[in-house]
Amino acid sequence: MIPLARSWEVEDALRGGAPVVALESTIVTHGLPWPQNLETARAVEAEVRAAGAIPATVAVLGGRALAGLDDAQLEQLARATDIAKLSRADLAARMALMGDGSTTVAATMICAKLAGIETFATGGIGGVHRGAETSFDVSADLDELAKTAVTVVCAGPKAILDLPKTLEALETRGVPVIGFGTDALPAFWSRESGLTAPIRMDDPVRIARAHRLRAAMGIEGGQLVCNPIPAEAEIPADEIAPVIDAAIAEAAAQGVGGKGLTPFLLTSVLAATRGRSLAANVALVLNNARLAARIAAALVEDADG
Ligand code: PSU
Ligand code: MN
Repeated sequence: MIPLARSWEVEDALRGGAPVVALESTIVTHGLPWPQNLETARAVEAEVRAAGAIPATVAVLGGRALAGLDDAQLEQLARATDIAKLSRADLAARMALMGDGSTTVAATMICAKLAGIETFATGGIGGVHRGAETSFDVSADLDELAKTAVTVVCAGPKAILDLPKTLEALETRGVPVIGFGTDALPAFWSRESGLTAPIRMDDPVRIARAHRLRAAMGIEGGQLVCNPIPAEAEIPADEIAPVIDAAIAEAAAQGVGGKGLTPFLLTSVLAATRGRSLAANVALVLNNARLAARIAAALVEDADG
């Protein structure tokens, strides 16, 4: 038996061949503050629906992996103050312990694949941290993209990471990095990072075709679609850079590392920029939800491979 429960709505949609978009929950528990985390989680689900797809937020509750949460479950996660952040390493162990946890990009991909969902929308992915040459801190998200056939829509890796190293690591792992409608690699709050996106596509149908062709060619793993933040919500790279540098220095001073590092940096940048980065974060996640719904619809159309 598959150790994952799909909500009735997600089950129905998948059986009927309707488009479904997976959503992660670490952004709810560790990425955004209460109550904006709940408001955003609800708004993202609504955006997926408005774009004609069914949302499937993924999390572990009471030892059960779930694809598709009801509003009470979403609120439970959003209010949780000390909940485990689950990646590939922790997912099954947490379930065996009958615990709760939110899922990162890596763990959400695993659950999405298991549930039969091929498209996933998030804000930012994990990557190679600055100083990784000594800390070895490389997110499990990158290996998951290399292994698990889910197309992930993000707004580009955050500039809290080492972006050139993150791109190299993705290339080594055979993960296609697709700039949507842009030649530039977007960097989350900023539409441009100074780096070029390795691949450009302007049409969700092409992204779906590439997903199908990878499978048909026997190439395992997923795709990373980098969708630039809407211009009106963007924070230019030179404005956000000093804030990021200060957050990284503070993490080093406090000895923060491991699983705690990404949440620490996200929280520090959010606190330092107040409403602005929060508004940017919400705008880009909604934008990614819309694009993911279009890709999911194109994948349904392109079902034969
Ligand atoms: N980067 C962001 N926003 C996020 C995350 C990363 O810009 O919310 C979250 C995602 O859940 C991602 C996880 O999968 O952090 C990566 O954590 P780590 O670096 O510990 O693998
Ligand atoms: Mn890490």
